[in-house]
Amino acid sequence: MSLRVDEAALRLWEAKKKMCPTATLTSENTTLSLSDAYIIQGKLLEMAKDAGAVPCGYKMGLTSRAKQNDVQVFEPIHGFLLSEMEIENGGEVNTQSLIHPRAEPEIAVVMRKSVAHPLSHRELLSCIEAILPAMEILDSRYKDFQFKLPDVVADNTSASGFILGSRNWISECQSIPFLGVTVRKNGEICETGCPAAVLGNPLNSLMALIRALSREEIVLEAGSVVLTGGITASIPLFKGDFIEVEWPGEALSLRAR
Ligand code: OOG
Ligand code: MG
Repeated sequence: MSLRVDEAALRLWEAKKKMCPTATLTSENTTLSLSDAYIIQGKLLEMAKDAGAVPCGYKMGLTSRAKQNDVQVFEPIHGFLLSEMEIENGGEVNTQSLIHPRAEPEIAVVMRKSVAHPLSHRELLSCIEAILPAMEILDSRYKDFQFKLPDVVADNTSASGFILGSRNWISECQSIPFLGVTVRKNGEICETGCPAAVLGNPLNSLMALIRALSREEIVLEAGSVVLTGGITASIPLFKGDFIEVEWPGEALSLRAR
C-alpha cells in the first residue's frame, strides 16, 4: 500500500497529539524515499506553524557512532526545533504527555549571523554567538522507538525538547571536542563521552547542516539554535527519573514526572 505524503504527515501529527505510537511509514511504503521523508517533515513544520508554533532552529541527528548504533540508522539527518520545545535547566517533562521519552547530551550552537552557504571553520566561528552544553529530549512517534532512515526523518528526527546551558565555550572552542560529559540517571552514571564523538567536532556537524540547508536554499538565520547531535546513546526516561548531564563548569538536569 502506498502512503501519500500528506496522509503520512497527518498520521504522525495525530500520533503525537494522541500520544499513541504508530507503525513505521516504511512498513507500509517500502519505497518511501529520503526526499519524500524530508517533504513529510516539512509538512509537519507547516502544520506546527499553522497551529501557532515558532521555529527557533535546527537539530542534527545520528552524527556519532554511539547514536547510530543506538537506533541502527547509520546516516546523519536533520530536523527543526520550535521555541515551545525549550525547557529550562532543572525543569521537568511530563511523561504522561509523551510516548516514550529519552534524553541525550549534546553541544548546541547559537548563531550570531545568518549563514546561507558553506564557510571555512574560521569564517564559521565569526558567525557563532555561543557554543553551549545541552540536553535533548527525544520522543519517537513509532512503536518501540524503532524505525528506518526515512521514518525518523519524516518524524522530525524524534525531536521533542531541549535544555540549553549558559556556559559559553566560544572562546575555548579548540578544547570542545575533548571536554568530558557524564550522564547520570537517578544518581548512577549510565553514559560518559566527549564531543569528539560527533563527527570529530560538533562544528563539523554544524557545517554539515549548513551544507544540507544551502542545497535546499534555506538560510540558517541569526539567532537560530542548532543541536549538533547526541554524543552518547540516549537514556530512556520514566516517571520519577532524574537525569543529570555534567560538563566541566556546568551541570544540566531534568526531572521526569
Ligand atoms: C533519532 C534522532 C537522533 C541525535 O542526536 O542523534 C538524534 C533518534 O535517536 O530517535 O537526535
Ligand atoms: Mg539528538
